[in-house]
Amino acid sequence: MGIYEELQWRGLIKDVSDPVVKDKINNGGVTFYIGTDPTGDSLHIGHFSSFLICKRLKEAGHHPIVLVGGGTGLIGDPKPDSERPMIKKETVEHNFNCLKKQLVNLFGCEVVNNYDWLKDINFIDFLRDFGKYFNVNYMLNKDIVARRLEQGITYTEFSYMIMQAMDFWYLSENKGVTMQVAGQDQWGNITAGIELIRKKSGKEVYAFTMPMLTKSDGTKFGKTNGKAIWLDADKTSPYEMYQFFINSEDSKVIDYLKFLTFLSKEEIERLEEKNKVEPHLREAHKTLAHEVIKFIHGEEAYQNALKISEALFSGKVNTLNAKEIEQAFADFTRTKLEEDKNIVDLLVEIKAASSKREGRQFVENGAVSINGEINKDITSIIGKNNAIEGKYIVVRRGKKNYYLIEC
Ligand code: 383
Repeated sequence: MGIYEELQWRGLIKDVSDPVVKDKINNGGVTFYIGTDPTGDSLHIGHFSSFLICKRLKEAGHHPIVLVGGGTGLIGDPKPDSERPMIKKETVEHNFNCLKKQLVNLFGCEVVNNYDWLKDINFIDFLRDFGKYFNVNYMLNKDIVARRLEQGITYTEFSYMIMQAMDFWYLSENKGVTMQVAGQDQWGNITAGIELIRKKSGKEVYAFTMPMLTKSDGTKFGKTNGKAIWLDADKTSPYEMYQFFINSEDSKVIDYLKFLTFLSKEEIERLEEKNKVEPHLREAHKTLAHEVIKFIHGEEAYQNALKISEALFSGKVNTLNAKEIEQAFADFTRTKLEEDKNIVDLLVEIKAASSKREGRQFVENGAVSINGEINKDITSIIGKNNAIEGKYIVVRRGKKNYYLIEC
């Protein structure tokens, strides 16, 4: 199986600009690029799935270049539904630096900034040297523009495809780039570039796109409760990421393993079989979480996420330190404890019980634990002395209800 066939097997090939792409990919030696705009200060899991192609193709003997759009980020790639708010120049610059760092750390790739070549082109030269190659009808027919026509699109966003085409042209002239790779949403911008290069330099360049990862209902993969899964550990902790992958849909977990890991066909097929025969073991899900978190945050962060999740499952939260508790309960409302309190009063205050009577029942029935220890004494006093590292008290009622108290 050649690398192209492997990519196909992984479900990573959507559109191909020319049938010859298959041989080019299988033969190696292609300098290709993939871009991202610095619209935020971190990449998310959707970007991650696309940028993994850099490592896959590098290992197959190709040369990847990553473009972070310090220039295009100032303009904004049109979205199908609405105009983007303009981002401040300082913010774009800050985001650029954050993304560059992440990309270098993760993939060790050469990173270029299109601001470097786009910033000095003056308007007259732009219209003469580039605008002249773009027929407005052609631009209006691009899917993304057509979808925006009814509601409106500014001249600024309308021009975006020309900028991305200019990049492809610039990189083909100056960096030996002959191929662009991206998610399928970029097809219009990419083909604009292929056409520009053909007309301007008479050169043939190539491209392929990758499908968007989806959930079984067809919606975008990569969000939980409307929140994106970020690669920055301060935005999405490794524990949260662990939860996200562990809870992947059973019908999709194998697709995700193909897309997001480097495990071999044999290994993934073994997991597929396991997933069918012993689904309760969730080996495919665990492997997915392990592989992805190890790649992004390292083995230690993965082990830590696993430890937190096991502590929450078993209730033994006293094995966790304050930092781990912060990760585990990032999404929980915290109650600040100003003074020592009777356990029953405390349950009412944090809304773990609706009345003192109910609170007493919970305690006496052994349903309440404080930092992992069942406490059946309705007269006990809870306070700073109980807190883990003097900071947090974790109350658990029943199997699943956790409450975080900050001292
Ligand atoms: C800018 C200038 C170029 C080439 C590419 C660009 C960025 C491109 C874009 N990409 C997306 C982004 O920035 O908007 N116009 O968020 C996403 N990509 C990758 C992939 C994806 C795309 O960064 O499909 C998902 O991650 O292509 O939506 O010269």
